[in-house]
Amino acid sequence: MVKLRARCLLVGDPAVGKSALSQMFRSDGAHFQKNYSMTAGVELVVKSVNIPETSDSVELYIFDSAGRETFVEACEKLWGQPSVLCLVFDVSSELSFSNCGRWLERVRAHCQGLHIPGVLVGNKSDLSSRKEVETSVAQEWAQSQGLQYHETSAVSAPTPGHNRQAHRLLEPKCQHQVQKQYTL
Ligand SMILES: Nc1nc2c(ncn2[C@@H]2O[C@H](COP(=O)(O)OP(=O)(O)OP(=O)(O)O)[C@@H](O)[C@H]2O)c(=O)[nH]1
Ligand SMILES: [Mg+2]
Repeated sequence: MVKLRARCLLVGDPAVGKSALSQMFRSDGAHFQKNYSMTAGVELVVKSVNIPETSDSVELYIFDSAGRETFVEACEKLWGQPSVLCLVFDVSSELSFSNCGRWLERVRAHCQGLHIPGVLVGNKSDLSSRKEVETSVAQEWAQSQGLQYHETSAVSAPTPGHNRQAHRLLEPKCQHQVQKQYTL
């Protein structure tokens, strides 16, 4: 049985739902924060995820980082060296999508050229009547940046599929870590 650790960096504009997603993930869908409570630094969420069809697991250290510009510089000092990136925007906000490029630049500058696997998440898919970002546009941009794209809603509970997706994303990193007996 192998227990790995991965540092997941969660970034994106204010109020796109980063904390809601991480809290729903932590609580297996039991806790959705309806009222907006701005994150003023970095909130750490730790959760162990089983790797399907094995007895191995990954302990995910999720760094839920503030979206508000005034806090970002201070947050960056706490990011460390991420294993995986989760970049979130709100599908009902074109602005939050167009700012994703800036977030990615910031993370890449922080990682000094070291490639980290990542996912672009279009959150708030439940607000379909207010959708401002086409799936195909987000998908295309994600692909051009080497990111996987997923559309989701923090309002709905996570499914076992989310674990499988998380694992697929981390798989190359996990194998590398197993080979090198390397953790956080
Ligand atoms: N309808 C809907 N509302 C959501 C969803 N996810 C989050 N929200 C709401 O959006 C608001 C902002 O969510 P947060 O998770 O606090 O946003 P955040 O990205 O962490 O914001 P910062 O901490 O300021 O960076 C809250 O009122 C949430 O309830 C979603 O999938 N659908
Ligand atoms: Mg937050």
